[in-house]
Amino acid sequence: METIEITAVIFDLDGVIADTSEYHYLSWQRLADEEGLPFDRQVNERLRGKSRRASLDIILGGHTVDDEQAAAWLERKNDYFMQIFRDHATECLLPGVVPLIQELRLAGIKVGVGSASRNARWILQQLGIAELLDAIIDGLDVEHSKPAPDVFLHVADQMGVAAAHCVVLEDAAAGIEAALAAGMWVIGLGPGQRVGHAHARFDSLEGVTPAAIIAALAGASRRTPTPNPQPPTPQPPTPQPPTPHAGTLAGRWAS
Ligand code: B16
Ligand code: MG
Repeated sequence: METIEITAVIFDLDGVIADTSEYHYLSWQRLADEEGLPFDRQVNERLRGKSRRASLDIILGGHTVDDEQAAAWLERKNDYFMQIFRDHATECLLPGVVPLIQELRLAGIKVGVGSASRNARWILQQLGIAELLDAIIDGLDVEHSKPAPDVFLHVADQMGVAAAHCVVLEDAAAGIEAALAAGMWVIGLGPGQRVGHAHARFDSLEGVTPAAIIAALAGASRRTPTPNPQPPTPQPPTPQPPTPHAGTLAGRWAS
């Protein structure tokens, strides 16, 4: 018998907690139109889970711009994004997210967020769920963005949980690669052609319970997480609030 023991769940933000991809698309499209850069929804799909600068490089498709120009474009694109988000914040909280976080917390499972977005803390505050989380690591905290494992390793580190006891919920191919490289369990959210390399897959988090997560991992794969190949970049220690009780979600299946 093999056992899956999960003591922490790490949520990606964009596409998992908040449906912001359309807002990112509209913001990039506006910048691209203004600057005469070729851009469409197909290119936008390749930006999912990628950092702000990596996204611009994909849009430029091999063309280069100097750092000053790139920084100005990225700031303008982010201003467009923040304007749209402010007007539509409450509409983009995805169904099932808050009930799942609440159930996990009741079970004593730690809950964190690992996002490539440099806006992650601001978005979580705007959505009113930042205080439900034990740790938030975002694009400002790590040098190497997804698909590097750093963002998820730092979340686990802040929560004091071993990578093998974490499950990541991700909508992007790059994020799934990051979670696998971190040696964590990962559930993909979305179509199989995008997230089929995860251990298991849901269409969305609507109606998903902690028990369903364990059942999906146990039922969908007998692969065990690979050992973490790279240690995270050293970070200053973060004071940890005491945890009243620690919980474990456990599942077993015959090997
Ligand atoms: P920002 P995630 C990612 O967030 C998005 O998936 C990606 O599409 C976006 O380009 C990236 O954040 C950067 O966002 O411009 O806000 O820094 O999915 O890792 O939560
Ligand atoms: Mg995402």
